[in-house]
Amino acid sequence: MSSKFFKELRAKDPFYEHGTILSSMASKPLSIAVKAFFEFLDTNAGDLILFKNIHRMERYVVKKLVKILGCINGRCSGYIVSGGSEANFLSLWLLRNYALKNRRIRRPEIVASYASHYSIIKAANALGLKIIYSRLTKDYKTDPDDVAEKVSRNTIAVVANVGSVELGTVDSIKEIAKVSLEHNIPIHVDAAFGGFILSIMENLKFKKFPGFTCNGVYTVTADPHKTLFTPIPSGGFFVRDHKFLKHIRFKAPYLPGKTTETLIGTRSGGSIASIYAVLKFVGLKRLKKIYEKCYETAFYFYQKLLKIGKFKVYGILETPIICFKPLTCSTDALMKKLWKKGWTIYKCSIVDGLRLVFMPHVNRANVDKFLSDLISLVEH
Ligand code: 0PR
Repeated sequence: MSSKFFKELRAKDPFYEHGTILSSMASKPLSIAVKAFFEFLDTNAGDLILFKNIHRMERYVVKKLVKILGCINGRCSGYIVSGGSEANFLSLWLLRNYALKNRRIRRPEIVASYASHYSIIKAANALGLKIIYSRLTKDYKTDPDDVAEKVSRNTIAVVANVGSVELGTVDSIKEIAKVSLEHNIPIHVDAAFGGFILSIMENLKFKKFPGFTCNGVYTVTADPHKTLFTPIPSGGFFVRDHKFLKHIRFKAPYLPGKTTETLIGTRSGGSIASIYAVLKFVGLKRLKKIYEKCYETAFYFYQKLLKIGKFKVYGILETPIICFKPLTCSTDALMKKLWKKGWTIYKCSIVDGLRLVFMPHVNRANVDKFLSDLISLVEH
């Protein structure tokens, strides 16, 4: 089979670099990450005896990533998993087992907001956790006062968002931690999108994500295949202390490694190698520059929308995601027309609006083209 065959097959779907994909948290992976991925394509991180070097690389990248996420005592740990859904699942699984072991709980519950990603709902369903929904503030963030009302002796975790999937909002982790520490309840932070961005941007004017510096934070999801620009699949599951991993440790008796602490057995060594490549050869300074560009483009779009005066923009710009609603026509009608013009844009569900994710492939030129289509559509 010729490579032309596959090239043509691939070309039936859009490419990020065309700039028309506006609602995706994934982007074109960095070339060094692709090279490393390709080189380690046949390696299995689930076999740490066969692929000792991948095992060492995973320990290296996890150590670096937890440091980025605020771990200062060297006790944090974790794994590179398939994505945010798996990392959220592992986190809630661990926190449920930890609570069941240490407290008398009859019906385990989590407190989460309507801004949570659906993977939290799936994990709760699989793990037999009742979801108690907490209110959102007028800025669409988890309301810490309401969390205080909703936690009970059955709560095994409070779920917070850093870069919520629809609006990109960032919960006040410190305020939520005040509540959770008072009741001795761990926080799981779904920072699949915002974790690395906000941690790496910390010296700039953007709000810092306190991550593991905050005592109440036990587990964090932060995904390399979203914001470290590595190939899919690449999710990050991180814990504040390696000792907690025993709550999801199972025997793998026939393997020389003897135990496993992930959901999946066979894991991509290529994913680990690609993160290694980004950390070693791209570095935080260049990542910061990429994020700055994403914010700049998002801010440019945000200001243009306000200036046009025909849109409601939800929330403030905390991570490079903007959700807006047309004031002169229905959101559905506008979305359909935008699709007809070749734009891939999705709706929000918690508010009436369309959602744009400013990944590196969404540049100023694409935004200008999009704005011109948008203006023509709301005016006619
Ligand atoms: N948590 C948050 C906050 C997320 O935004 C996502 C995915 C997840 C968890 C789950 O991560 P995985 O998809 O890696 O399991 N957010 C994106 C979304 O649902 C995923 C995505 C990316 C969807 C690119 C479409 C797309 O083209 O929008």
